[in-house]
Amino acid sequence: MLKPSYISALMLGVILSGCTSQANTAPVSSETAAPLATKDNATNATQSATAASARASELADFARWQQKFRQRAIKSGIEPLIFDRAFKSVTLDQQVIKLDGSQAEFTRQIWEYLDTATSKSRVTTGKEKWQQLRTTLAAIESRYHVDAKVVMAIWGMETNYGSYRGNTNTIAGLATLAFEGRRREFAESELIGALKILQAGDVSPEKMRGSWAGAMGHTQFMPTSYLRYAQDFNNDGKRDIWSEDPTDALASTAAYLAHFGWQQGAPWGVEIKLPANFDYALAEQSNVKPTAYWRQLGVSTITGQPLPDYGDAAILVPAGAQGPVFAIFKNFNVIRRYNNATSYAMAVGHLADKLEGGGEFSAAWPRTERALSRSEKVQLQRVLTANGFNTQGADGVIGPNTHSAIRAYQQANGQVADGYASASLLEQLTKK
Ligand SMILES: [Ca+2]
Repeated sequence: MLKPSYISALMLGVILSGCTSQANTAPVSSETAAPLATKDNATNATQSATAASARASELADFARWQQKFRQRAIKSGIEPLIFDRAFKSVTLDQQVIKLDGSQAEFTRQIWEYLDTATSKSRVTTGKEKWQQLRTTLAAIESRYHVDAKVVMAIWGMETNYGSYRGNTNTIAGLATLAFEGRRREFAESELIGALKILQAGDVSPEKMRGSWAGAMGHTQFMPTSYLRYAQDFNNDGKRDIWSEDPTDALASTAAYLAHFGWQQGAPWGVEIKLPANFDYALAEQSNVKPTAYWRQLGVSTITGQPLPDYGDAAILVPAGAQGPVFAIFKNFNVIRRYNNATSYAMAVGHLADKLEGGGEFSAAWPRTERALSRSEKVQLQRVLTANGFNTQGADGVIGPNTHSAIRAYQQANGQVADGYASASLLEQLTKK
């Protein structure tokens, strides 16, 4: 939770593949299989020696970083003994370096992501777990005023209801991220948070485990979020989000959502129908308007009823005019405080609804559209700009500027101007 968006994007695939920290168990070492010829053996030996010396120097650098960070931690109030015990068996985690350095080139379409995130088995398991924990969940709901279904859905999304909570030593993972330096500030402050948790005695260093990027326990709290929001709901004196018993973790999740303004009983969003002449420029998440405004434009529910009033709403068009369209409310943004990705918020909301007996969306997804790779998105931005439809840069991230450029192109070419970045659009533009 509270992961920066680049982690979220990366975690998307990782979480859904069913293994939070064991995403790839292949060794990082680049040394290859035994060569056939003696000459190659000699080369290989030289390479191994070079690699070994590089590793030794890296470990020396890590030790130097650790010494320096120890001073900072002590200044932040961490007792030397706590620090030394936490770091006793910590070494540089090569797997963490590898995962942090990989940038997702291939992404999945939103419907593929939702299919996995809200699969039949995830819904069935969720319903069973909800039944088993119904008394606890009802007590959590009544204390925090957060719907049990959304707490269940976050638990399902983050760790498949606790079945893969991650096995990376949190201190080692965060220390590696801090040492590696790309996000030192972030990792060091989370690391100090983790040390404060150890100092408070809620968990032992051995049991403080989670995903490679520092998220811990059943609902994957980052250490600083834990310090602010974790709850001891079963009153045993420990805020234990790591144990088999998910009670504290689920209450902590509810407390987190409550803090960011969860509205009990309100939906994350509803599927809607847009009027024929709808201006898709209005469909940006930042364009938040009162329900009356949307009603006046002719926006209705998918079944043609007046749009329900849950306060301000924005219009979400995740797959263009050909796919399902939604009005999203305050709770959608509350879910985004947990993980700031539109796809994640949709998945949590949709899963929560399904856990309560809801079904699939009414409109069909444009399933024949394949996903654009990151480099294709860059290419699309370049070719749009070259054709006079300026995307204000080509970073491979499809945002409001690219939507606007696509709409202008579509308008100029007599197409429905929904701003959707599709493979067929790229094809049109590159054929010209
Ligand atoms: Ca407890």
